[in-house]
Amino acid sequence: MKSFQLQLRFLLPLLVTLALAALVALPLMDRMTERWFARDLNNRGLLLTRTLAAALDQSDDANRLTQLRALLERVVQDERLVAIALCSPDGERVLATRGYPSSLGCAQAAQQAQRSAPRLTLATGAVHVGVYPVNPEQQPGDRLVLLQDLSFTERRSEDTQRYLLAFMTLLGLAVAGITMAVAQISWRGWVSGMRAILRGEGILRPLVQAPELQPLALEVRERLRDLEDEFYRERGPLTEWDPERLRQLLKTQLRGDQVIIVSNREPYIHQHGPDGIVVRRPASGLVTAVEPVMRACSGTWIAHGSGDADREVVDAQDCVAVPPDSGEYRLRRIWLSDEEEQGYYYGFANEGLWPLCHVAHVRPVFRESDWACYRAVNQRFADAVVAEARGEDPVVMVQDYHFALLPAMVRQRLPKATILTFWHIPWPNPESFGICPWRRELLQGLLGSTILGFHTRFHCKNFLETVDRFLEARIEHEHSTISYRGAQTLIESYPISIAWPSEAQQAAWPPPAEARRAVLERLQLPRDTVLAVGVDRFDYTKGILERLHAVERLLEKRPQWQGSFVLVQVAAPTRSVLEEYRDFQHRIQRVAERINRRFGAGRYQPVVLLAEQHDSVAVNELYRAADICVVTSLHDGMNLVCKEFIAARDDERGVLILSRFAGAARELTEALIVNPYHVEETADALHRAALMPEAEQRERMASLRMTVREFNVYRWAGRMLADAGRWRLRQRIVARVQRQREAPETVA
Ligand code: GDG
Repeated sequence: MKSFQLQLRFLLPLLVTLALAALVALPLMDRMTERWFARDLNNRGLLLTRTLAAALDQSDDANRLTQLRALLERVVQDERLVAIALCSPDGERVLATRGYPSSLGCAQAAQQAQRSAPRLTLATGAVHVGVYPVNPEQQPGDRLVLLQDLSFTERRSEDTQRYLLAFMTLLGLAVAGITMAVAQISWRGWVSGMRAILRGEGILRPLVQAPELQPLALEVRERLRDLEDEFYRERGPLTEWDPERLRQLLKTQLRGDQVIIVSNREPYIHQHGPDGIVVRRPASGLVTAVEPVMRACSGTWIAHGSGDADREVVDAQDCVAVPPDSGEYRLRRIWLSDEEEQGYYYGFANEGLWPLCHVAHVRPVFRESDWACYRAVNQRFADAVVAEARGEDPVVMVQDYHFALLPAMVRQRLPKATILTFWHIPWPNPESFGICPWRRELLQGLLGSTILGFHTRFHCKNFLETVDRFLEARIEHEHSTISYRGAQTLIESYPISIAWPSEAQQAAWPPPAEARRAVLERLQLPRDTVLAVGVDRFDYTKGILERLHAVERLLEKRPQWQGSFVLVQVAAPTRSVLEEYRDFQHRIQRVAERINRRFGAGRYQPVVLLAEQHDSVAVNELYRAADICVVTSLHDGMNLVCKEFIAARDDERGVLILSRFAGAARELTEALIVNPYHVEETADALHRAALMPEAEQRERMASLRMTVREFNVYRWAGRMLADAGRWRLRQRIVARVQRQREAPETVA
């Protein structure tokens, strides 16, 4: 895009100059030179006639014609004179030299000579026709018709045209070059120059400081600032994080070392469908974020094989190359029995740790048997990491709360490994965390990591305080490190994000108007619908209930929206095995039905609940069709839905309503930030979003897009891996120094 703009900046002035030359300058030049030549030839004709006048008058009658003919024949030997004729006062051609066209009578010659371009084309070439009185005082008297050669003027005119074209081309090139240079270099200078003038500095000082011009100066100053903002937004970040930069970082700072990722959820699930095995992508924020990173690293991803056809596609090491169409990395599947899955995943992770870490007022359940399972499964995954490691110091990226014990288990077997653990959900305060019976073991497990990452500084602070409360560890707040049993862990915040869509991906999207038409048609909604969307896993932490209450309050408080405001809620089923989740899903269904009964009329239903998983194309279409996207999580590590919505809106339209309890609220401050527990506030935000002028939407969205584009998932991974690279370098230096210190002793 940028190179296209550059080319345009260069080509446009060049083309304009050439077009001006071809359409205006050359014809104008032609006409002017012809006029100049005609004037010169006329003067020459007059001079010649005057010189001949004496000879014409002196000749006696008897020989007059013979003498005259001889005289004129001599005169026409001049190379620029083609022919001469003598006309009598009554318009008779008395004599004509050789080469004079017999068809050109005296009257016609006089007529021709009157024209603005007195030219005639003969067999020998173009001639200029001039008629001159022999004696100007004698009227009517004899006249000479002179035909003068025009071919030399044409030659000169062609030369002039050539020079002019060359000059205009050079001029065009110079203008194009200067335009590009000015656009590139002096945008800032120009803006600051204008700013200085508007601040009342420089030569225009008295004018700009005049009180009556102050409002105008203020207005222009603001417009300039807007222009500058637009410019920087359009240009994007100076050094963008992308897969290539991440690959470079792996090659240089990590010297191409092996990368192993561990997560519970697998990025691709093979399932039996009616027409054979199909591949499905799970609805998971973790997978959304980590998969582009793995594609850039080309390592191994270890995850639970949960699809009913998963076993049928793996090799002898339980591995399969994914993505299915390009096979960019290895997916190693771990098989869990139903009991293991029940105890480790549903039990300890999702009934214990998930509610423990999300302050969403659901009581955590801790069972001894679940804990035993959790430990055993962590050990199995740790064994797989060791089996997968090609050397003694791989980079292991551990994902999420399913593997709090794994870092220490891997550290025990591979002491030199670099273990980066990322906790995708919030970390609570020490009091909340303290209710977990195995709090010390969990903290010890996590401190096996080299780096432990959270989305926000706030979660880091909670973790440091929790360790301080429950373990005997040394905490260095200045460096945000914890030293425990001789090993050090860096606690750092790395806000996660999404992969910013490429230009090719964006070009393949349907235009927003088309997406909107398709969505409204599919859901049978009228064209004037104010469309709000929510896209979540069907989880109680996502604030879906609070969202429905806000919609209900909006319709109650502002009846003008009844009949036109619609919330389309995609709720992908999740953890439905758990009673808490089943109850929650039923409750949401009941509340949606109640609202629809209360405010629905005819075909109008204010809440459309789509309780099934959608493919990513459908989700993107919904984002592009929406007027409003609502994210009302009661607590969320980050939340990627809001970032996906922003990335989808290349038209810079649409309003984001975002919970202040989502990690994303720290970055996306141009959204309408709400407290989802405050139903009234969220209802007012919905009203404000529905009425927001397009200009304000554009302002907010453009700024949000700039943030998400710059702080993308490659930056997330890049920062973490760069920190790991630095740590590994330090370790190598320490080891070298140690060796040098020990070497003389050995010799001695
Ligand atoms: C955890 C943390 C953190 C949802 N429904 C469908 C669908 N989705 C996709 C969304 C989005 C993802 O699932 C949800 O991401 P979130 O970030 O909102 O939430 P969690 O799954 O809870 O993720 C969270 C995240 O980890 C990353 O660190 O942000 O705080 O809780 O990508 O688009 N995708 C498809 N169909 C659906 O029906 N295709």
